[in-house]
Parts: sequence; structure tokens; C-alpha cells
Amino acid sequence: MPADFSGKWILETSEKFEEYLKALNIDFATRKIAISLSQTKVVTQDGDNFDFKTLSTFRNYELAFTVGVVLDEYTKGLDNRNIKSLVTWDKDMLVCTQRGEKANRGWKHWIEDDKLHLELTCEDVVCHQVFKRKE
Ligand code: VL7
Repeated sequence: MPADFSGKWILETSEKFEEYLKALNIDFATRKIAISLSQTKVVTQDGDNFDFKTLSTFRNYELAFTVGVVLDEYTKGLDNRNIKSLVTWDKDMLVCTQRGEKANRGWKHWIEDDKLHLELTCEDVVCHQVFKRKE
């Protein structure tokens, strides 16, 4: 059985999120709003087909992808860049590489003790977020 990411998850802890935003050249004012937000991830999973919604009172972001298929992603409302994203499995971990202007960019998702973990990487910055299940 592959890992099951589906469900509604609420941000519980966030490390180096502002540093990550800085690496993406997000301006000061937007960073201050972004780091204060409660984020919710709504994930639906059907085999290798995923839909990730990142929701907040400020902005929302949605990404639908199939594992193993390169996708043109536009990070609308985030840093507004065009990237080529590819998500693959590494054991039970989802690993996304985001090729574009920013070096060493990507994210990883995994589940540990019924918590959803997310590592966001840009250049030399690694942000670690942990989400707990909502209801
Ligand atoms: C990760 C990080 C923030 C600019 C607004 C902040 C609004 C709520 O890539 C992401 O998720 C992946 C993995 O789960 C799936 O798409 C989004 C959160 C945003 C970049 C850049 C700050 C402006 C935060 C949308």
C-alpha cells in the first residue's frame, strides 16, 4: 500500500519559512503576512494522481499532478514564476523538483506519526512544515 496523503491538514509548525520566502525574493510586507497565516492543505489522491490545495485567508494555491509526468507550473500568487515540475516517489515520499530560474528548488512530502510533513527548498534554504489532521 502506498502512502495515503489524502485529507485536510492544518499547519502546526513551520521552520525557516521566512528564509525560504526571502530566497524566492518575496518582498518584506508579503513575507510578514505570509508567515502569520494559518495554512490548510487539502489533498486528494487517486493512485498517482494528486491534487494539493494550499489554502489561507490571504491567498490560495492549487497544484494537480501525476507522479512521473513533467508539468508546466506557474506559481500564481506566490512568486509568479514559470517552472517545470516533476514529482516522483522515493519510497513513500513524494519528491518534486522545480526547474527554473531558482537553483535547487523543490519540495518533499511524507507522513510520519499521522502528521503531514513538507520540506520546501530553494537555493541553500530548507523550510520544514508539519501539518496535523483536521477532524
Ligand atoms: C507552498 C510557499 C510562498 C509567496 C503568499 C503566501 C500564501 C498560502 O508549493 C506549495 O505547495 C506544494 C507542496 O504542498 C504543492 O503545491 C505551496 C506554500 C507557499 C511560497 C510565496 C508568499 C505569498 C501561502 C498559499
